Amino acid sequence: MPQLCVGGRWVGPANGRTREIRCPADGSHVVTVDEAGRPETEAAIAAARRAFDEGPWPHTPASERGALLYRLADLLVEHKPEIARAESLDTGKRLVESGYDVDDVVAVFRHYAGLAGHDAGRVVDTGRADVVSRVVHEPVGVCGLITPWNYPLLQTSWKVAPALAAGNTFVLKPSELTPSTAVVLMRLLVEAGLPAGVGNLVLGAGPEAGAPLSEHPDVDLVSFTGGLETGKRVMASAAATVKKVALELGGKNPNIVFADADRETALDMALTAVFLHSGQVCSAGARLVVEESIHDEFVDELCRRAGRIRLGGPFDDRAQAGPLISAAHRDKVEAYVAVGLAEGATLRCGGARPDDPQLAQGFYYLPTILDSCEPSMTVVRDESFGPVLTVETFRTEDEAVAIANDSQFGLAGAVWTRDGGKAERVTARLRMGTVWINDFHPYVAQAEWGGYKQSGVGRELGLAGLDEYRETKHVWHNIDPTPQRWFGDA
Ligand code: TXE
Repeated sequence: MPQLCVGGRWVGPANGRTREIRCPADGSHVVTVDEAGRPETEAAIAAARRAFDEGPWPHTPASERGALLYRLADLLVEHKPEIARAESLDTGKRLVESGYDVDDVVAVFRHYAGLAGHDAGRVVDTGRADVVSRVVHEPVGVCGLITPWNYPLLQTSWKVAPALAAGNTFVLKPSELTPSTAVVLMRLLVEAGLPAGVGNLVLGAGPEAGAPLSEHPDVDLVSFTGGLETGKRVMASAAATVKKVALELGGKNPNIVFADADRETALDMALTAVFLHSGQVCSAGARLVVEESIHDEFVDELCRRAGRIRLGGPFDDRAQAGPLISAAHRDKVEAYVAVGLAEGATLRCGGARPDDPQLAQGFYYLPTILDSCEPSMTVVRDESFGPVLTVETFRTEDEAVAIANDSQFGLAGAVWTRDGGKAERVTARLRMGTVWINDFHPYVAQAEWGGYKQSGVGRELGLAGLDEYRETKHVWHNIDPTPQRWFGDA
């Protein structure tokens, strides 16, 4: 069955091109999918444009849009095992983690289902009897949604759910590395009753299938999650037609540990912060910023625990972390470690591929800790997006804040201390979209997610997440039009 969805029809590419998806855990063949190019994406944009301009979706009552999203959430629950399996095969992540991801996806769709009818607008008191003035929210139009490979369905839900809740139409282009769950999502959207053309799916490479979404004049909004350099390209090309732009471009997130922190929890969570999903998390705590007086003991113990993390494939019940997404990505992570060592970092553990022959066909890399790092080092500044922790030390609260903020990114960070006042003081000074105090990673659909600085533009989730997908219009209705006579009598 063809896997591109354009205007309500499942189609293949005109030139018959396909792509083989292989599991990063062992290189096994997962699925062969259709590969769209520019013509297919342009056809999908035209379908989304028609569905928006001719309706009825943008004018469908908000309660009906919400009801569709609730139906979709129920279908996702019903199909959870199949979806989790597909996500694990594409990404190589542990099946249990894919299951958590599906739970999160369901929560996101239910959250936006509830928001669909939220805040229809307000009446403005002009103080005049001859005018009715109101502010209303309307959908933006056609949304180009471009998603990455680390949390394929979850990142997609963060875009599709608010886009639909607000009454938009969309063209979705998932990462070419992880297309499977996007196909399932489209099938379930159709089953839930989404009208033809409201949701369109193209699979394929960024420059061919993705780029038209930021270039084409018929797209009103482009929402992109991915790497910094691609994000800059998307933003620059979207500028030509002044599209609304939402970007989530990752981070290099500091995990600040003061000497008075709860040692055991801080240690445990420092590992989770950076090694969860082998570091392929936009909010990964890849910079440990630790108080000098506890540095030696804390880092020794971290290295001991990192060395015990068991690597393995999605269906290995004893595995604690999986492979990297591709050979090219592992090459990139290795290159960052090499640069870090050349710049003066000390290798404390990892720094190599595992020698277990059972892992030889996958793109595994050992949990790695680089000590004696400085904020100016490339391995500290850039997002390696792998299982690589850099360690920097500080002596004072001011120094901790200065080191943590010394970054082009500002997505997330954490502060560990038992001193509530210190936690709040530091939090207030961190230039990041999310700050955890004595925790790392949790997020809820009800709270905004987004980055300061080069981590992004706009907000996902929460109430503001819906606003990213709405235009706001002030309607001034003069209900007693009479001549103003600015220039005297006619
Ligand atoms: O991302 P790309 P890549 C970071 C991470 C990683 C780096 C590169 O540091 O090492 O990005 O990863 C589509 N026009 N993150 O190369 O290229 C592409 O097809 C339109 C952080 O995989 O940014 C895919 O669908 N689209 C991040 C999506 O962009 C284009 C998660 C992301 O791919 C395009 C993933 C173009 N010209 C990687 N070129 C996070 N924020 O969580 C590519 N794409």
